[in-house]
Amino acid sequence: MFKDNFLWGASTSAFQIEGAWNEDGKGLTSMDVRSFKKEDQIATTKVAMDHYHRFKEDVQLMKKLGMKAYRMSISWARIIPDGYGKINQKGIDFYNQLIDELVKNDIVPIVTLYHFDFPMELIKKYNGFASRECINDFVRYSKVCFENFGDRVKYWLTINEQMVISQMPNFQGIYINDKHEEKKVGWQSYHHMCIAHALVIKEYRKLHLNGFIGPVISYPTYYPASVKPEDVLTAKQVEDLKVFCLTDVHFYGKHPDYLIHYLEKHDLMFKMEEHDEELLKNAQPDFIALNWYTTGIVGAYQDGQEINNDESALKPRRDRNIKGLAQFYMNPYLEYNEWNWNTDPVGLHYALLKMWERYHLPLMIVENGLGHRDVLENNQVHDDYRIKYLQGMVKHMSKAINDGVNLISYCPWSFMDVLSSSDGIEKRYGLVYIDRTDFDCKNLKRIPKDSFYWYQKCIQKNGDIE
Ligand code: BGP
Repeated sequence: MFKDNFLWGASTSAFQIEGAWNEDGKGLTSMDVRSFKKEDQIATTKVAMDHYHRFKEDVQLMKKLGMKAYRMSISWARIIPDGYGKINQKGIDFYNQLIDELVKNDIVPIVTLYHFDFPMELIKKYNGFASRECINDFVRYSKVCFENFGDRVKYWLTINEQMVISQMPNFQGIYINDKHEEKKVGWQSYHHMCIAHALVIKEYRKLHLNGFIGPVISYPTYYPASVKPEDVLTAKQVEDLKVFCLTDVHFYGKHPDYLIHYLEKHDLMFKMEEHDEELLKNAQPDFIALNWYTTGIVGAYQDGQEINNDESALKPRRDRNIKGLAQFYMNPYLEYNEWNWNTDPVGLHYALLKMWERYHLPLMIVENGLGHRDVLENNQVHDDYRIKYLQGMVKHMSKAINDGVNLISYCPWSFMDVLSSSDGIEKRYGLVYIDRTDFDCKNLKRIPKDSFYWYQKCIQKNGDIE
C-alpha cells in the first residue's frame, strides 16, 4: 500500500527536452557536442522538445495528469555558461519561472544538478572531471542552485548515473582513443565525482534549507546464470562493481576494499590525495534515488566459452562481457524490446528489497520506463505495451512496500517523449507523445498517449490499480 503522501511523478532531463541550446547565454555542453556528431542520424539538442519555450503548456499537462512531483534537471551551462565564471541571470530566470510554475500547480520539483550535460569549456580548461579542479567548480555551481532555488526545491539529486558517465567518458565530453587509457580516466573522474558529491552534500547542509539530498544511481540488477557457485559469486561481484561500490562510498564515506582490489589488479586505480578519505566522510545522503529499468544475467568468465549445459541453455550477450570476470546472457523468461532491455517487474521488487536491506535509507524511483517506436494514429497513441509495463512495476512496488521498503516516490521515464541519450527521438518513452521525428520538427504538438490516461487513474487511486 502506498502512503497518502507518496510522490507520484514523472521524469525528464534538461538536454533531452529543452532545446534552445545556445539561447539566452547558455554555454555548449557535452551532450550538445555528442548529438551534433550524429546529426545525420538522429535529432539533436538544438530544438529537442522545445520545452524551453513551451514549459507553461507542459506544466499544465503535468497538472492534468495529476502529478504530485516532477523530476527534472538544471543545465549547468545555462546557469554558468563556461562552468566556472560568470553567472547567467537569464538561466536563473528560466529555472525560477519553471519552478514557480510547478509550485503554483502543487507539483513538487525533484531537481538533478548534473544529468549528463557537462559544460564544454571545462573540458577545454582542464578535461572536466578527469581533473580535481572540477570538484570546486561543481560545488560552486551547486551552491548557486541551492541559493537561488533552495527555498522552493526540497529534493535535490546530485549526479545522475555517475557510474555510467564515468565508464563512458564521452558522455562527459572527454574523447580518448586508447581503451585502457579511457577506462583509467573514467575511474579517475569517478573518484573526483565521489568527492564532489560529498562536498555538495556538506555545502547543502550548511545552508539549512530544510530539504533532502541524495545521489541518482543506475541500478542494473543481476541474476546468476546458473546455481553453479562461480556464477552466483560472479553475479554478486558484477553488481558490486556496477552499483554497490558507489552507494557504499556514499553511505560509508569510504571506497570499499573490493573496488580498490579490482582496480589495482587491472591497473585502473585512481590517484587519491592525502585528505581525500577525510573529504568523503560524513556526507551521508538522505535517500537513494534509483534509475531502474532492467535485470541482467551473469555467469563466470570462461575464456569466451559460453556456458553450455542443460541448466543454462542461455543466449549469450557478448556486447556486455567483462573479460576475465563475467559473461552476460539473455533471460529466456522475459520479453525484450528492440534495444534489448527486458521487462521484469519482479526484478524491481527484488532490487528494492536488496537496496533497502543494505542501507535502510528511503528510496525514490526517479526513472523507470519502456522505450518503443510508438505510432501516432488519428491523433492517438495506443501504447498498451507501456501500460502493461507500468502496471507490473506499480504492482511490484506495492509488494515491496508491504515487505517493509520505504519507497517514497515513483517517477517513470519519461513525462514526454525526449531525445534518447544515444538513439534520437524514435526510441520513445513518454506518457505524452511529441509530434516530431528525427529530422522534421513538425509542430511539436503534445499528445497524451493511452498510458497518460492509465497513469492518471493510477495516481487518482493512489496505486490501487489492476
Ligand atoms: C538513463 C538516463 C536517461 C535516459 C534513460 C533511457 O540512463 O538517465 O537520461 O536517457 O536512461 O536511456 P536511453 O535514452 O539511452 O534509451
